[in-house]
Amino acid sequence: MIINPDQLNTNKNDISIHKNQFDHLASSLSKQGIEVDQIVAKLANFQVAIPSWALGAGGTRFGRFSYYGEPASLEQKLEDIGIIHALTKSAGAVSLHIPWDIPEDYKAIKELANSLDIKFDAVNSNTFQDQPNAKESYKFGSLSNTSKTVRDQAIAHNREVIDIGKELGSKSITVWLADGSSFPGQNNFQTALSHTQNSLKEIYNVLPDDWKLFIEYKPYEPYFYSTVIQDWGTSFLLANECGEKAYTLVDLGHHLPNTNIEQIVATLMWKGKLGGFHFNDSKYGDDDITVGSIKPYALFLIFNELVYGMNNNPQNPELSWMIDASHNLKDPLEDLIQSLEAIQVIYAKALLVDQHQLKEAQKNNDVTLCQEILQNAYLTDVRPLVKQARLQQHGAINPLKAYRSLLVREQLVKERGKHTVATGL
Ligand code: AOS
Ligand code: ZN
Ligand code: ZN
Repeated sequence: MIINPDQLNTNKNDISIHKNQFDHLASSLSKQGIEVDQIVAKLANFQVAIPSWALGAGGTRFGRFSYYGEPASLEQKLEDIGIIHALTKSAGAVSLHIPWDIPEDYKAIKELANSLDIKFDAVNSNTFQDQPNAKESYKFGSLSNTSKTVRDQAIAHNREVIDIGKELGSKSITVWLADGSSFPGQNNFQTALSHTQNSLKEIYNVLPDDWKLFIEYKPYEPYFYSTVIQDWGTSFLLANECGEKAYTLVDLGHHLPNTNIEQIVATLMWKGKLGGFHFNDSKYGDDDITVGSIKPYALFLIFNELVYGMNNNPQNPELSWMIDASHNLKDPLEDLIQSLEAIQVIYAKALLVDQHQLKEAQKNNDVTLCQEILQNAYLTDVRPLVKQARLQQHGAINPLKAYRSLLVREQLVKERGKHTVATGL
């Protein structure tokens, strides 16, 4: 199923209300000296990759309830992203997971992606599961394993993932290392870290010059006592050890409760070492639920630092943005549309922060004013700006409404059948 702009009938009904709301907001923001056109242009440029594993239903360790009409092939996954992108104009990239989504025909996949205006963002390796016919097992770790033979297999896999990415035009690889231990004494921390460092260096050594290596961290899970790359500091030191093309990747769900994520973002950008970002939201752990559904203000504070960093830290490269979510209850495509909307809305709010005024207030230690500046931006209803950015690119004013009115899921079920299953977690 492919959506063309002329199918967006909902826009015809929504346009006059939108125009009123946009004009009203634009005129009020302009009076405050805000360049509305620039904000809308920034929103239009902001593209977030969709991971190839997030288009089917996600599961928990207690079970998985599949969703009807799931994409059964990589081609169908790209079609799904094409649908979301046609509606939201903000999902113009895919992040592939290897080996779940190895293309069979590279040329055809690239042509399909191109026709849907989708780029290939970071490729992701998988050494957290044993693959059928694998010689060695990752039960006791991969890049950190005590056995060199196992480590070599994991290094070879990551190198193969880079080769696949090269064929597709990706420019980065994300390593999320599940390695860790579930019981005190099981691992020698220093040995595990040193093995990991050496393994990452071997992967880094074959990285093309114009590529980046993203090192993701996570405090626990799948193991419960320790994780080898447990926090940003460990990721940062490994990235530094590898070299200038290696960066830390922040996943919002990979922090212990109440961690000040915005401060981590600021520190990494100041050092030019924040490379990638995984969006999701959580209440307890790595819940991977819809962006902005639980802690939108925390996300705003994070975006405020991201915007500051993008304006003030030329030493930090452009970031790779991705939604890392899992959909246990909702239609995955609806959930992704909601996440994209939340990201755009919060980004727009952060763009409203008067950085100059905030700096002055900080200099004067005017704590009250500092808070006011942030709250004023956060409490502004910026949805008309986000809608305007979509409309300018011939997307849907209200993507979720358009998705439902076009009966997308019903159509997908008709085309694919009810009980198809997507590869993924
Ligand atoms: C795992 O918790 C991480 O968030 C990964 O980024 C990702 O979900 C995984 O690599 C999926 O394969
Ligand atoms: Zn992640
Ligand atoms: Zn995660």
